[in-house]
Amino acid sequence: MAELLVTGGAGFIGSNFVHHVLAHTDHTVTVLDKLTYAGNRASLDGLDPDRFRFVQGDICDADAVDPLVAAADAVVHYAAESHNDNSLNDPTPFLHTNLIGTFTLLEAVRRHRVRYHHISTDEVYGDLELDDPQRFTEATPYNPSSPYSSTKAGSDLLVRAWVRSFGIEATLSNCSNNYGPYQHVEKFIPRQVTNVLDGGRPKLYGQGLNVRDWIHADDHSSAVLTILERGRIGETYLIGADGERNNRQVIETILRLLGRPVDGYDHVNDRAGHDLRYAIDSTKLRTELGWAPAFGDFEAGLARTIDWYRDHESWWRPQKQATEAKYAAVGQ
Ligand code: NAD
Ligand code: TDX
Repeated sequence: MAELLVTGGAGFIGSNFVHHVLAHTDHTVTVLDKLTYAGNRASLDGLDPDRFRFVQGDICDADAVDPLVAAADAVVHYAAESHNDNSLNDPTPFLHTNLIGTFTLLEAVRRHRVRYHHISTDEVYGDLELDDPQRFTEATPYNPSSPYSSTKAGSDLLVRAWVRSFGIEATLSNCSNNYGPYQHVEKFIPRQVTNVLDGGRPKLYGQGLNVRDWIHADDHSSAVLTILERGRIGETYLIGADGERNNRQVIETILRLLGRPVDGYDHVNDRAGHDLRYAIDSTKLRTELGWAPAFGDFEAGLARTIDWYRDHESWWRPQKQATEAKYAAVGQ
């Protein structure tokens, strides 16, 4: 049994990880989360109070971070500003949280010699052509496109430097696009699902030929736990489930699963600098650590996710109107 400090545990993937850890291990968990617009305390409702504790605080605040790191056996760092579109409107909080926040955690981990796992994204590698037979591997050079992905890339490089220069016990993972319960309605899949549930239409950026490599958040969680338990210190592992789809295909599948005509969506303004394609080769994680995803079938996982949003309107409703107003202001 170990005590895990999970930063950003009230966000989408962090909350899925906390549920996964409490269900599948005997570890205890402390969540440190600032509860920004993206954090939702309700995503952690009903967890066993003997094994779970919530602390509201900022990862950039060294005084708040230090005692929590000192008390932990391992830190799993999810907290971030995570939305590309927001980073185009105002990069400032991305610089603070993704870079200064990670630096603050690394210094505490160094002081207290605590095991650290760093959560990152495939976006640090930039994008691929649609017909490129290659996918991202651990050896792909960094080439981020947006303020979001460049700050994530910077945070990864800080971790690597702290491993080499200070010998901290860290691992890193770069995962592809997640879907599943508790994802904010600003993101692609929940936005379209809740638009349709509201009687509206999905909004496709540009022609929608951009490809994302989808993985269920629960599979991301099992991969992170595997790396935390058996990963080699200093190593990076790519996490993916062979789920490449273009955005138009995903919208058409959502419309079909919800019983709507598959052409019932709107084309809206494209994203500036919009990455064309992400694709992950997760061979290293699968062969070295024996991990495999449980959600092999994207459409079945998507259908379950749609059911979750249908059943949890009280969770997403408070954010919906303000999120759509922000998009409408920029023609999206
Ligand atoms: P999210 O936006 O849903 O959640 C982020 C959480 O971090 C929120 O609860 C927020 O309150 C918290 N937070 C933000 N700033 C903070 C600060 N300064 N101090 C403390 N807490 C703070 O994000 P997500 O989609 O769950 O992503 C989580 C992590 O996974 C991020 O590091 C992201 O880069 C990475 N990632 C995401 C995806 C994806 O598809 N969403 C894919 C690969 C990697
Ligand atoms: O309304 C929309 N219409 C649309 O066509 C929205 C919100 C998005 N899109 C497109 C843009 C992308 O090509 O859908 C795709 C997915 O968009 P997002 O959900 O914003 O995800 P993405 O930009 O790919 O980044 C996500 O995956 C990698 C996460 O938000 C990041 O945190 C993660 O690092």
